[in-house]
Amino acid sequence: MVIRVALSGAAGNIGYALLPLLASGYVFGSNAVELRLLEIPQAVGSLTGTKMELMDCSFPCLTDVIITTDPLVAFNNADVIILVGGMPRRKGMARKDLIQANTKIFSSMGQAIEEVASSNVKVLVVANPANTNCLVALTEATRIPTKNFCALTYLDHQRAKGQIATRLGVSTNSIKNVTIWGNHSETQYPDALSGGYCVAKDGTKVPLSEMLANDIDWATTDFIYDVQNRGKAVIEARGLSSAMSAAQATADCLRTWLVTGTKTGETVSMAVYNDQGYYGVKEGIVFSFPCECRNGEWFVKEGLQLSDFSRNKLNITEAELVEEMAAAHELIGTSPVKIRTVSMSTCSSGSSLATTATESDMSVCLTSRM
Ligand code: NAX
Repeated sequence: MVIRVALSGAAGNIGYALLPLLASGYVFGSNAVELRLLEIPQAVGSLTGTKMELMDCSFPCLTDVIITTDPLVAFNNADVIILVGGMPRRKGMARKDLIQANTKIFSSMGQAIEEVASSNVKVLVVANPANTNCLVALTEATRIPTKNFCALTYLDHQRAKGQIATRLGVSTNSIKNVTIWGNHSETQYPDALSGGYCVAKDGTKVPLSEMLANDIDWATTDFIYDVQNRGKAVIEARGLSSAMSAAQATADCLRTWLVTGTKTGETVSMAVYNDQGYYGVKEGIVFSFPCECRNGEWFVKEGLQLSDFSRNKLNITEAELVEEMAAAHELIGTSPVKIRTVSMSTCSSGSSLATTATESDMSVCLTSRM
């Protein structure tokens, strides 16, 4: 069984850092992987060099590398599609113009997914504006369950963990269940306090609301600002946008979602289609929530108690996403966007990616479920 993985924007910075993680088995374990690299014509030359490098790495699981400028070729029967390619924000470009330029791209990506992808394809959108690009793609791909899409806020999640760990002088991995709520933008709400905890050396779970009780000002001001603006800080320091960390987060998001699942009681942040009005958030937008993953599916963790402060932050990021949806709607028509009301099961028919193993024995399989 070969897992067919399509990656758009493969010649870009994130693409270059992500390809070894996809080809080496980091994400898909020992399963055979075929890579379809989608790019615009101007980038095909450099992608040819990347293909040579992939061959020279001699990855045991990599069966083939296909370069194409045609989404119908890249997505044909694809099991996993990672959408990293898009129109970057240029100096002086208004956010609305960025949304409209990308709406055109993601509308055609969604149409190609609709036409040729596996009915159980899983789609992860990385390119910005990630939530709304994801919404546009899933709106066009009506044949594919909305549960098979998500947009990347895993990087923001990791950034939040890193900031808290540094503040508390503990290891990043001991910080659990922080949440990025809302948009992958500066309105996102990085939330340490609603469900976050730290695993102490003796295994005790200590709520972050206790550990940060004397540092609430930081947790509700600088922490939030620093996570929201971490991408900018990286650009200022490096002269280039986040690539290594974005690629790692993309790989970890896929691995958690499709292969290992989350550990019992743990959540990760994923921007998913809100067809249930989770936490009172408007239906029909792609919104980042705390999610558990099992059997190749995500589930929004419900029941976290939100303070008035948190509720206000959710409202701000929700309002931005509603605006983005309206801007996208001007281009793709129907009112207000063709809202997808049914989040069909990922496992209804055909072949699907399913988790078969624990983290220590990682393997993905393509199972037939008739
Ligand atoms: P690059 O500009 O290095 O690469 C983008 C690649 O996409 C280019 O090679 C370009 O030729 C290609 N491309 C453009 N239009 C395309 C199309 N229609 N079909 C196929 N390929 C196309 O950007 P990079 O640094 O790799 O970032 C990629 C995207 O990720 C950007 O939109 C960026 O804003 C976004 N990010 C999202 C993050 C997230 O957490 N969701 C974090 C990192 C990053 O900022």
